[in-house]
Amino acid sequence: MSNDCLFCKIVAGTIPCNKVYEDELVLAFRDIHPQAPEHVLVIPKQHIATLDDVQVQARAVMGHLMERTAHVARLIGVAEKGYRTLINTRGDGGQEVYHIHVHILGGKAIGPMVC
Ligand code: IU
Repeated sequence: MSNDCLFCKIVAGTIPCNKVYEDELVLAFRDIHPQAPEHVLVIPKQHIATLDDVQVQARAVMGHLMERTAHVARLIGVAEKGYRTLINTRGDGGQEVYHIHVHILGGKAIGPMVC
């Protein structure tokens, strides 16, 4: 846990969230500023700041994160029609919260990637 990390505080329960899924390794909750009808963030409970900080030892956690992301997409009902997953990395990647998270965006046709 990182003391000044907002998502670590959500994991610890000191900041509330709108939880959609939790297990021993990951937590999924609704984004407070949704960019699509369904917008959920899936995070590892372990503090990893960015995708660039993922080490070999975190492979199992990251594999679990991706498998559970697909599970959460099914849970919130977007899997059949489809959805976008997104990991922003550092400044140019648009990352605002430095605790790695997978965005699930769905509930409408998201369209092609625009940069
Ligand atoms: P980004 O990939 O770091 O840019 O995304 C961070 C997301 O975290 C962003 O979509 C915020 O709306 C969201 N978020 C949140 O859900 N709850 C919070 O308390 C804060 C940010 I701060």
